[in-house]
Amino acid sequence: MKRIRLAPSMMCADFIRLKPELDLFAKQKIDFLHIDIMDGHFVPNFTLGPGICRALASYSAIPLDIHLMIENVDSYVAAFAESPGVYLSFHPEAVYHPLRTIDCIRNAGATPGVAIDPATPVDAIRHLIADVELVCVMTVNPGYSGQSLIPQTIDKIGELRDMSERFNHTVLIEVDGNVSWQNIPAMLRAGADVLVLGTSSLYDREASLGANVGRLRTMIAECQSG
Ligand code: S6P
Ligand code: MG
Repeated sequence: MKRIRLAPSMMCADFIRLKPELDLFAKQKIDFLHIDIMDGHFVPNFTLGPGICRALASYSAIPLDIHLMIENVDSYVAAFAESPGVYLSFHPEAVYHPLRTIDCIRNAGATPGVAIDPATPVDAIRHLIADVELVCVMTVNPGYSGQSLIPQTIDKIGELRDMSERFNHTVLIEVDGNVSWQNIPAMLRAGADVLVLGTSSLYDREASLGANVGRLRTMIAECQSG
């Protein structure tokens, strides 16, 4: 049975209670801490930066999955690549030479990934998929938590799976945006490997974080057995 990775979206965390949340994630064997970096240019918002990445990596052994939603990516790779085991993803829509950026990320010691906007066709990454280890399928427009799924993005998950098989190169397929109780089954059926969990599941304040992790695991097991 393939392992579905859980990646809490740290921009949705309770920053006043970060330590207990991180302790719970360690106990629950959470796979990645997903960290959204925004610059107010590529996306119309600001979130986290290198300081919080450093702080999280100094306290938690859970690998960072950093999602850059910024311009001038190459200039900032070194600042984000320094924690051990970090996955560093950027938007090819935001750079002129994505293959150069991928080299830059590898040379800095991080594992490269790309994130694609809902309107970017999967075919746009055909000539770089073999050079990355993770593809993040944005299922909402990047910039904010708490948005609604853009339904046509679900088909892109299967298209990516087919493309990675064609190139005989396995990538982790991550889904990011409204990964909700309602949407998770369709995302898993389509072939998602990593779920970015924000306000619509893990940080759904109707229940505790611990209860939501349990609900997620049960839902994943049910999808995999059915
Ligand atoms: C959005 C960002 C995401 C969000 C996450 C929030 O630009 O890349 O990682 O933090 O999608 O999840 P939700 O469940 O609130 O949509
Ligand atoms: Mg993200």
